[in-house]
Amino acid sequence: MTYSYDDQNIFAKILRGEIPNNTVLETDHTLAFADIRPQAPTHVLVIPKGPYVTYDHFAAEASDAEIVDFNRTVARICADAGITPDTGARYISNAGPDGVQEVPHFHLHILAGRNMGRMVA
Ligand code: DGP
Repeated sequence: MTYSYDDQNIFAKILRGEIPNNTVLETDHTLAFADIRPQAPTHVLVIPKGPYVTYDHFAAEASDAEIVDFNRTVARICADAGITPDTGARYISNAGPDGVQEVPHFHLHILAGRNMGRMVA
């Protein structure tokens, strides 16, 4: 699968410091920040710093170090946010037209702090 990365997307501008963000956690390979349109009491976006368009793009082409760093960052955010087996959370990554992806830089939504409801009726 060939992906073309648009380096003018909003998250690329956030990574370059051209647009401010409310950073939750930053590591060598990963940045996490608050979603500008929160849909739950906790709504964090986690992005790799590398130029990946979608989850499958990241999973196929990122280095092991990037993938481990991304996932460990997710775990740290969840722990810091008080997400436990008793509370739970929702993890979403929209991709492409069918996924109605708004920003073409791979990101994981972490949504928590309320019951999110069923995804399908
Ligand atoms: P989606 O690509 O559909 O998974 O959603 C993109 C999300 O990014 C959406 O929940 C709103 C958020 N978002 C869009 N622009 C900005 C921005 O400039 N700053 C922040 N923090 N979030 C943004």
